[in-house]
Amino acid sequence: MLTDFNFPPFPKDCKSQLCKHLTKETFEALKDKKTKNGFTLKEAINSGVVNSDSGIGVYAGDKESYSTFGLLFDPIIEDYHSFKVEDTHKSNLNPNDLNAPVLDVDGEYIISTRIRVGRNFANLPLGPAITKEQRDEVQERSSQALNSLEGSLSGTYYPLEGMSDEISKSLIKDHFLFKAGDRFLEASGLNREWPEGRGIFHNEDKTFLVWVNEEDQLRIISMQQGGDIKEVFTRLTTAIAHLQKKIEFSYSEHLGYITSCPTNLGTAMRASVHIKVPKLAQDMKKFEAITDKHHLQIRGIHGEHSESEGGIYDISNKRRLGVTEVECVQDMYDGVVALIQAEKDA
Ligand code: ADP
Ligand code: CIR
Repeated sequence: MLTDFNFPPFPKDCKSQLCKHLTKETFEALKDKKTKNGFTLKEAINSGVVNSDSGIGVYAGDKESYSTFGLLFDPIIEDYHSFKVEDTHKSNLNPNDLNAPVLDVDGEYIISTRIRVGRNFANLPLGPAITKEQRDEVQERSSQALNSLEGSLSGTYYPLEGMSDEISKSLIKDHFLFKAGDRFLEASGLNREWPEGRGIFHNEDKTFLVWVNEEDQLRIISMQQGGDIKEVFTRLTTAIAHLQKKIEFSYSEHLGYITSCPTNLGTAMRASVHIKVPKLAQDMKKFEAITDKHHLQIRGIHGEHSESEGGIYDISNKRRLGVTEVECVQDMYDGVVALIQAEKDA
């Protein structure tokens, strides 16, 4: 079949994984392929083509995208996660296996702790390829499952549609709610019909929250002030255990939990603290030597693509695939211990 879709032009200084791994041969082999949901290579790479400053630049439209476009996704996954096609993923959500005594009891360094996982419904397309009707179905089935939670996890589902600007702004400012999708998500198709079908569930204390139909269909979040990382993990795993009795999540032996962005595959977990280390931040080389050693990522305090304020950073695990959930949290915990020590020594 002839197509008018040509090899995309990338600027010379482009550093994305897409630009690195999309060879002309790969492009030719994949350009006319489609998954059963009709998702194409053009859609998978659009975010990285439109945004040449992407770090990755690709999104999956469904679980099948990872095999149909494997010639492109496999090397990106191997490069980002150091995880080969023959490797298998393993999960461990048992908080008893985590060695994490409460940190920073005087509250000098750790402002808050947050752990989230991404989850998507088995047998439905992912956000970039989902139809409006399917997205509405996800919202309906998710809010039903969430409304069945009991005790300290019980709460209310708030659709984004109809939420006042004042409330959504204040939820975003306080780190509870997602922002409107950025240009990366826009170009991936994840913002279609925004804000329809999107929403947030939270308990009264806002220590347990679930985002519906953002980058993944569910982002299940446990968070609280201070540094009791084990308590945050335990709350999260209790909630996940309940939700997976109601919803079958998309999972593969090879790639673990299936997510729209390949960086989230595997555990789909980001465990983070907001930590105040102003002295250490004067020496970013030293700071980064510690975060690199413990496989951690540094973000600004308003999330991805934001800046630090007042020496406060968002520090989270970088590894997600080929390591268990317990290992992800342990990476973060051990790194935070080292960062606090370095701040004391600085
Ligand atoms: P995600 O972690 O869901 O991939 P972001 O990096 O955009 O996405 O973060 C989402 C929100 O969570 C942002 O408002 C961010 O500031 C907030 N956040 C992340 N980690 C923490 C934390 N440890 N304490 C409080 N808020 C946090
Ligand atoms: C990008 O390619 O830069 C965006 N699509 C976001 C990638 C995921 N985030 C990350 O690696 N931290």
